[in-house]
Amino acid sequence: MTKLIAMAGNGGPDRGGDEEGRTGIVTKTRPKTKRPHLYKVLLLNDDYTPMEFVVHVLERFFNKPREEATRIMLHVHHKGVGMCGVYTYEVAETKVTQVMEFARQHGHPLQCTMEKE
Ligand code: TYC
Repeated sequence: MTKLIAMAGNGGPDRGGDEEGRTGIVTKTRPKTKRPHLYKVLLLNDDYTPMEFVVHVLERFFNKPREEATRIMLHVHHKGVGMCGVYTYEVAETKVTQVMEFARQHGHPLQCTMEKE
């Protein structure tokens, strides 16, 4: 916990302060919030998954507009790997599981993975 201390102004009796000239102290505690570790969710290229299916995955699970989804899909197609988004551990893990299950249901070998940023 960090304790923030602010001195309340007190100019004495003529400046609106109290007769005794006591200085007010305001303290406020602030619980330390740690930034969560972040994880990149990645799509891997393969020779069989249809391009349109990958675009659909990016729209459906990563909320990408069609143009951006197409750009990411083509990046993966040409470079072998590409990033879908950055999330906290649990969200990233859920996305990977959802994409892998969706690809499996449709008989595509699409691979999705995550790595610490
Ligand atoms: N290489 C695939 C094809 O030519 C398309 C593809 C793109 C597959 C991205 C997977 O993550 C991927 N049909």
